[in-house]
Amino acid sequence: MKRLLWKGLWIQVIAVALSASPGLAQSKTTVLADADHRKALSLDGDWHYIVDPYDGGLYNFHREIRTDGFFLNGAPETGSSGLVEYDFGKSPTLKVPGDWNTQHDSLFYYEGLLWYERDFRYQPVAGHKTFLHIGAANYKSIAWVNGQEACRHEGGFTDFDCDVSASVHGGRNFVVVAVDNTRLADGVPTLNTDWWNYGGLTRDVSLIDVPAQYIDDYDLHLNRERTAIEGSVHVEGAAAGEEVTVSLPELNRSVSAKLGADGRAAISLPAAGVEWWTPEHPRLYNVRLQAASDRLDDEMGFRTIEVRGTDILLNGKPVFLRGISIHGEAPLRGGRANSDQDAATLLGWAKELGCNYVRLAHYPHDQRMTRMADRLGLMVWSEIPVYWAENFGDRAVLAKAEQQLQEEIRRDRDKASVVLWSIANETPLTPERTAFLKTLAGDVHGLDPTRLVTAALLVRTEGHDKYVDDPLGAALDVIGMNEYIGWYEQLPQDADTTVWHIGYQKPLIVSEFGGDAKAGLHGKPTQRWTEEYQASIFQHQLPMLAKIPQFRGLTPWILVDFRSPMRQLPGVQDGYNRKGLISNHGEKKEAFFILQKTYREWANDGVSSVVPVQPVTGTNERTRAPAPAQKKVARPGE
Ligand code: GCB
Repeated sequence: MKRLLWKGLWIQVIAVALSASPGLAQSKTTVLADADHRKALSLDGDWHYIVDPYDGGLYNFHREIRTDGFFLNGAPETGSSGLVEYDFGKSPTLKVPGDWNTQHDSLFYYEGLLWYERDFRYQPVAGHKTFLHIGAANYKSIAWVNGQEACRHEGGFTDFDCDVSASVHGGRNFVVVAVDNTRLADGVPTLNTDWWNYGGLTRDVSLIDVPAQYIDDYDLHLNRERTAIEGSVHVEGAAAGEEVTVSLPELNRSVSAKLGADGRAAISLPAAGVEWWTPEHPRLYNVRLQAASDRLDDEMGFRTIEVRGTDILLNGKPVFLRGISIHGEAPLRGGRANSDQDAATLLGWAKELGCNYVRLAHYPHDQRMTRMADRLGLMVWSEIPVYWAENFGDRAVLAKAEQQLQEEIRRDRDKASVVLWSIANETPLTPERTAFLKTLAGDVHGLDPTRLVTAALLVRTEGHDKYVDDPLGAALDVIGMNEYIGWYEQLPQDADTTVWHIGYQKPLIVSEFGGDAKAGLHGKPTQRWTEEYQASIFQHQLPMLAKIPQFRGLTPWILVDFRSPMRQLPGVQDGYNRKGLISNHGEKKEAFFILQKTYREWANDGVSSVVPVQPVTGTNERTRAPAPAQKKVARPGE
């Protein structure tokens, strides 16, 4: 069914029928590395759309695939050629990029199939290839150019590129994309999530022109010893023995290497004089790649990230990750985040909070976020939407998760900011799930051994004792853990007497904690939904966490209130998860300032100096090793 080829070849996408029909064969897509720096014709703007809740544009009345479906972009006025019961030209328009839910009231709750169409003028370059680049289409999509099917894709948060060279021609062309956001039990994510199921072409769409031999994938990183920039470049369509050159023009340094039979060349470039990327000094270099007539420029930072005992080391030095969780939802205007302005607002607030790190929950975000994190000096936890109760026993679901993981890593492995790949969030403890996730952890280590693998685990509670002993932890480099003392369980002050038992001598990142507050609602710290109650959670949580010996970072839940169909309380939630430190209208809540103050202190002094060092009460249940004494976590650059 599906082959994952780790090293730069085509991604064979599993069979994707838009609806339940098994009749549509599989199709291939790829991910062009550094696509956002390629020469492209933007197809953003107004697209005609047709809402098709019964899939009538795709199937006939006996549910067979139509040969004369909407993808032909038929013209009703020609009459004699047959009955045409649709007309894109006379249909309304939607903005691309953009979710459909927030563009028309009638589409707010829509889940199903929707057809997009737009015309474009194009002049293909002789001998070149043309790719249709789709930044994200939630959740399944099929694309046709001039009536010919180009590709199918499943997964709503990853970029993909399909080769449309055979269907584009000079002059006027049209592209039709059918997008279906029906939630599926065997989808990734599955049926229920605590976020809005925004449908549509939610990110940029463009046509990318590449020469016949083109660089489709590369992996360039600082080696562990920090002596060389190493990795490889893959050139599609090139013969063994052909040359690839990688250069850093600012340092006047370059290296050439020959392609092997697999189309890949190993690269090693001395790193002397390269300034390491850090949050305080997020130095990026222009990196130029050249192969035959293809030339690609990227902007890259160089750093190492590794684990030593319970420490996370950035460029060999212990680092503490002061973070915040962020959803891919546009601040203020709402809907999916997909613009430079969205990224600047979200990451600007994270910087204002004092962060050196963000968790991009719960799926790969728009590439602008990781590009901007590179520039702003924010380390990133990047995640695939393996969320809650997936069908872990189903191999097809595993294949979908692996595909998304591969697409995410391939797009973002040129970003110094990304330090952690997260494979799951709050998944139930069953043997099938653990086997599934261990496979994903192995995939990450195979695909990208230069970064760390993590997952947000659940906690086991016995009275005031809390245990992090999920067997998946054995396969992770960094333990992520979500807990909601004071919100889903107990009271905020119960944090003061909680005893933590972390079953692993590995770095621990507290990937979520928090509680809802309606901005502007004030009351006693004991009164739920008030800013004071939320603040009280933070006041009790932060000292508690700082006492955990393995504590090396945190991303409280969450930066901004976000839409969720699970959150129904009138007058308070009104369809929003209110755990934001900032409301969806941009109002900062009290907890924002508490966390900001704490982060300022921690940034200046290290974690332990702001929290009285107490005897460590937690024991390591798994190994029974003595808990290490609380120590100062060095500031980056110290
Ligand atoms: C969680 C989930 C997150 C939810 C959050 C909440 O544990 O990981 O997606 O939004 O809790 O608010 O309940």
